[in-house]
Amino acid sequence: MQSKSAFVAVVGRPSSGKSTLMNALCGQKVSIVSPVPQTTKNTIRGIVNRPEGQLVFLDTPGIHDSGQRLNQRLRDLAREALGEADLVLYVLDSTRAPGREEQAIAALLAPYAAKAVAAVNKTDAESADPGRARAFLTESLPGLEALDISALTGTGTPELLARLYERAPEGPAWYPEEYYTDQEPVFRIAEMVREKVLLHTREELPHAVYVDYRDSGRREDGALVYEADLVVERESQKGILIGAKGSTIRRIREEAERDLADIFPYAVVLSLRVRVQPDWKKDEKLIRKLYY
Ligand SMILES: Nc1nc2c(ncn2[C@@H]2O[C@H](COP(=O)(O)OP(=O)(O)OP(=O)(O)O)[C@@H](O)[C@H]2O)c(=O)[nH]1
Ligand SMILES: [Mg+2]
Repeated sequence: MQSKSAFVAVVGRPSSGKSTLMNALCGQKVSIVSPVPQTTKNTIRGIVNRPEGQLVFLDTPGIHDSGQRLNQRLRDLAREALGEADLVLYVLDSTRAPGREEQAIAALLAPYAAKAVAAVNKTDAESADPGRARAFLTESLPGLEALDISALTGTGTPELLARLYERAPEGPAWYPEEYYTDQEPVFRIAEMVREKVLLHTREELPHAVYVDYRDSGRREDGALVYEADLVVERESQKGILIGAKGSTIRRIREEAERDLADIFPYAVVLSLRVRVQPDWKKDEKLIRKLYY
């Protein structure tokens, strides 16, 4: 029997739970998660290997309805993934009313409806209204298969994965079986640091920080020492990131090191500095380098 093989683009609004869902399906923390919309800034690949074949998930940045250059770039990434993919997994947040932004996404997805499945997510939440999300789907993408899930608790995710396997075409595996992501260690470390920056500075510094990798090397005891600058746009943001007596940046470092210990078979020791680079977000070349 031939093996199943599919690229599955995971798309939806910012914060709908795409990365949480991909991590649940892969059984690993492949993609970072935070309550801040537009946490994901690159197309992150998560790979599921089973006897019946391989699914490669493409976790994309949330599609946000805005004309800003950065948002356009992120939207382009989602669009590219839609074109490339064999299947599309459309994630909806059942706790939020589907408004104009959701309609724009449904319109973007319409040409791909034949290869799409919808996941009505966050059904565990008190404010969840899956019926409202399903009514929206019936109206805007009639005939689309939809499953109720909670990416957070795992309810419905095995059934969703089984359906994706059923709908996957036959073909070759694109990655070795032991892979669950194709990300380089230095990228995963930078992402983990970025997740902790988002978690600890979300009110004050939404998306004002990028992680500028400097160097890494092995210590004699086998630990990986990773050096990076946390780059902010203004002098005033530096103090927020560092915190009173260095408390914020210390928490960022300690929590990232702790989570990285679950991912890598060696210790990761972080050496983080804060640097100001005025208006880095307006640097088109840098944005292209960071969000590819
Ligand atoms: N209650 C509940 N919360 C969830 C669920 N799935 C995700 N969340 C939360 O929703 C927030 C956003 O989750 P992410 O997985 O980062 O969402 P995303 O769609 O990847 O967001 P972007 O990368 O910003 O587009 C986080 O606080 C998650 O913990 C769920 O099934 N139930
Ligand atoms: Mg995400």
